[in-house]
Amino acid sequence: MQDLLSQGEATPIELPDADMLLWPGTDLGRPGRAWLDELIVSVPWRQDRITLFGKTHLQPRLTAWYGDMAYRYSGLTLQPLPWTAALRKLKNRVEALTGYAFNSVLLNYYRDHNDSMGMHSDDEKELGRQPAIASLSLGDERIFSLKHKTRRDLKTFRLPLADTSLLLMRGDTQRHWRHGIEKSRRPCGPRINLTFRLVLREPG
Ligand SMILES: O=C(O)CCC(=O)C(=O)O
Ligand SMILES: [Mn+2]
Repeated sequence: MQDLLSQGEATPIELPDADMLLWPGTDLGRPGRAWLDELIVSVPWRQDRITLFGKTHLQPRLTAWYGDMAYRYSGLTLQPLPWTAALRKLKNRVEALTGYAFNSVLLNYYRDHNDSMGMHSDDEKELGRQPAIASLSLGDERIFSLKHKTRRDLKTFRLPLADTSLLLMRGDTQRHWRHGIEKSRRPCGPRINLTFRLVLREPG
């Protein structure tokens, strides 16, 4: 499955206890903005209420879950939408670049600088012990923050994710690090992030 040659243009992100590769700009067959505009209008976006630490609130972004399996996170079970031609194309491209196979994708739509995602790790049992997650960004650049779970001496690492960039997280990254997207103080336009995942089984 893993093809080392396919990782040619990637830069390793050197952080302790993590294994990450970044493709700063990828060729998606057409401009990132064209994909962004198509997904904004064609995806049935939802804004879910989630329960975190006993409190319920609306997620500060829109989401959609596509693929072959249901998925559960933050107390929410998402039934998958069927793959579309556009998402299959993006999946094929991401698989070719990373050398990993995926069966699902979570789309996050950050409408502007006020939308965000809290710090978390993608450590659901259904993803296995060392999940490979490929995160493709479209649209305006946002800062992806990474914070080690136990090493207080390590500062928050801030990685700008530009249009068409692809970040692969694998190995022990989810075990040792949390990540998220802070609100931006600087006004910005829309961004869609697609995190391709391999869900091993449906939540029990
Ligand atoms: O928007 C991003 O870059 C992060 C998305 C993410 O962490 C997730 O979907 O789990
Ligand atoms: Mn995540």
